[in-house]
Amino acid sequence: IKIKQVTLHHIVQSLKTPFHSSSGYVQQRESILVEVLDEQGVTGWGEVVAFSTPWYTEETISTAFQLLKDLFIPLLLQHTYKHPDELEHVFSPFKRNFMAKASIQSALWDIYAQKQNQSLSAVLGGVRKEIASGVVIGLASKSEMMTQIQQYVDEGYQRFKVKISPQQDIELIEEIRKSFPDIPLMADANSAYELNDIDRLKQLDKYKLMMIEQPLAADDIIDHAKLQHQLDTPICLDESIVTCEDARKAIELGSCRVINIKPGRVGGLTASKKIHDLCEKNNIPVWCGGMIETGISRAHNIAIATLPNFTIPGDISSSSKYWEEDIVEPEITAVNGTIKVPTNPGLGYIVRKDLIEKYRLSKTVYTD
Ligand code: OSB
Ligand code: MG
Repeated sequence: IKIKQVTLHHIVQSLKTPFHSSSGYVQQRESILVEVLDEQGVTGWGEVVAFSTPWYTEETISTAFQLLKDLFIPLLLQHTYKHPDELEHVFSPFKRNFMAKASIQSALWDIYAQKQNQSLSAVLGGVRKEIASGVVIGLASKSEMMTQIQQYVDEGYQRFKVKISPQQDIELIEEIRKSFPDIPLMADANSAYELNDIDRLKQLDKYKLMMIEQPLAADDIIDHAKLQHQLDTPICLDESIVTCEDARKAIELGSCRVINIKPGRVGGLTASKKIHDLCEKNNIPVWCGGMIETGISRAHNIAIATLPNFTIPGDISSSSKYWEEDIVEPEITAVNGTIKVPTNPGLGYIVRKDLIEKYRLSKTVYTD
């Protein structure tokens, strides 16, 4: 594969309703869509899933844009590739900035799969024809959250994740369990607690939560290990797992019993697969997280979630949960809590350039 041209589409879309977590909220969702064209005219798509401000990771849309322009796109254009894995090596001299790196790598995976005439799922080693779909309920008033859960239960979602914070946790879970005693339920704290809060967190043990996601600091695995040793509820790490080495160390320390893999957070599908394989060897189930993203990332997420150790329904829900109109077709929809995995080559969805234009703030083209 030799890349001829890269186009960055900077877009912004309004969410149907603002999304709140303990550490930040999103209403206007900026994204950078990465369109990569190879010498033979094959186009691949990727997306920068960083947010506008550094509330979830230190990367932002602007830092990613800058590095793509000054560093990662020029590097991409310098080499030829037999396989997208080779990009890891090209980018590895440069630290972190995984969301920027992932956006390019994802597009290269799309091109690679098309050239093999296979679906993204197939080239990644996927084993599922459909994936189980979970949904996330953002922080809101207790009654609003209850209403949303009811709606998502009715829609057939297979797993329910509620955002919690020290201001709204035990009473919320208590109330949910009263109305929904048996739903597959988990809570995501987005780092809102400290080890000092251990007694409070232990109170959650009686609600049969599937797991509690990232209760402690975003860069911690030590305190999480201490907490996990005293907690019955499995801990799932999200923010803390940025590299495969992070995952190895967290597993070794016993910092978690589950890992959330987001391709953007870890630098792309190659790293996602590596972390998946490591977790599989260590009996740590994984699931695919979400970043309130467009259909382009959703398509990548669906593909990675077909790997065998993605045994827990992830945060991949219908596009219509966030968007009036998504930029891919057919629209990505969970029916009875499952999403069909496309079988056509590459991403398996058609990217709607008319809609990209509609939401576009700027377009920048780079050629070799
Ligand atoms: O912590 O998993 C998270 C959204 C933005 C940033 C971080 C997280 C989330 C979500 C929602 O939980 C994921 C989604 O529905 O796309
Ligand atoms: Mg999370």
